[in-house]
Amino acid sequence: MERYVETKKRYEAMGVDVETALEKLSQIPISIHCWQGDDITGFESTGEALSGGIQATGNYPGKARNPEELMADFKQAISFIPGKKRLSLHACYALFNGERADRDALRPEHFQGWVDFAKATGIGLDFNPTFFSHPKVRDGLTLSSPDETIRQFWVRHGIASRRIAASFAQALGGHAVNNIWIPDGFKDTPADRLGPRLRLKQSLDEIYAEQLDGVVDCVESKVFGIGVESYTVGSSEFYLAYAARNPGVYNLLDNGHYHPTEMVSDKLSSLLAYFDKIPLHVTRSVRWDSDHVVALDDELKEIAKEIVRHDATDRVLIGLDFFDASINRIAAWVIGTRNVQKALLYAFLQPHAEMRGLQDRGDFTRLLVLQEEIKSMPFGDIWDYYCETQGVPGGLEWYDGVMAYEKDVLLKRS
Ligand code: RNT
Ligand code: ZN
Repeated sequence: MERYVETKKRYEAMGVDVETALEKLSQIPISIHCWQGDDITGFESTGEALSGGIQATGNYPGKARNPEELMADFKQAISFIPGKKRLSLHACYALFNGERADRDALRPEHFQGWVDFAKATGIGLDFNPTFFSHPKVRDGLTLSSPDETIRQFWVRHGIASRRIAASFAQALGGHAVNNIWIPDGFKDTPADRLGPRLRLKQSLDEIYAEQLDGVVDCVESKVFGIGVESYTVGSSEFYLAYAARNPGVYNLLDNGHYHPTEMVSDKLSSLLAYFDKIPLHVTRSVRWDSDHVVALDDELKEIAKEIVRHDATDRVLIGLDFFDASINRIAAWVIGTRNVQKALLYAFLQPHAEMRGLQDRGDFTRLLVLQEEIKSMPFGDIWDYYCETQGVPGGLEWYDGVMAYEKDVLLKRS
């Protein structure tokens, strides 16, 4: 508390309103992805391996094997995470009581257990149709398949998913994101790049034909995946143009999905100029779209600054997308989510109006001086205080809790 009071004074001397910052931070929901808890395995038990050019590498013990374990693990994780939380589900996490339904026949009732969980836990829900790890991915294609039976199957999955997302919004209030990411692409040089894209366009038109309340429809582009190196149907240009032409459909930015020198932090303002919402998948790519646990690195801070200084905390829907199977999965959730919140706090604790003024007046010397000075301000003191006020440990104590859970629960799973 003493440190907080001291540090707060220093920030206030810089023209930063710390209390308002903390209040705003506590209101920003982070949509935490369920799939860090079990390496994107899901509950379909079809024996299908993870496909689509994404990989969760590692073999750390204790991964959740069923809905009860995944829910219990997620509850553990969020007990160490301050602020507002949402849970982002994938269609392959449907809960079947007896009779199973294939992806194209999924219904809201298959997610009732998750709605009950969300209500009991006080969180919102988001949704992702699962267009991978399934026998109907034919020659690596789903919504862009030239095989009409295959394409129609996945269109039905897209339609079913939107209805599930709508049911979340209806049951829990507010909105529910429904994010379409498909793995479609080719390993080697295609003979036809346009055909698959026109079929994807048609599929999206069919999926979005139904008017549904509360659903925030998103499309997620990508540059390449493992085994899909030469061509991705759902490229950045494709989806950006689709979203621009189809009001109500939003272009989701995953910061692992661009060429390495392209920065999502630089893309946000371009989209803010045209769209009322920007959904995000915050991840960390190491040399490729590796989906490492989100670290508090420069790009994360830059993304947070873009959200905060343009007052876009209501317009940017922050979701996470990483999966590391080589470390304790609950710790992974806690580290990644808290880092996003830390980056947002770091961004709030800056005199943005003054710095904008320096830029506009061309005083780039003073601007750089300030930008660099901010880096060594003790923002951790404010973070610790914030965590305390939110009823979660500020420093490393959460780690002891995760290790106790590992010993008592995770290591007992075979
Ligand atoms: C894949 C995309 C996609 C997935 C999740 C599991 O590159 O980022 O969002 O990671 O849907
Ligand atoms: Zn993603």
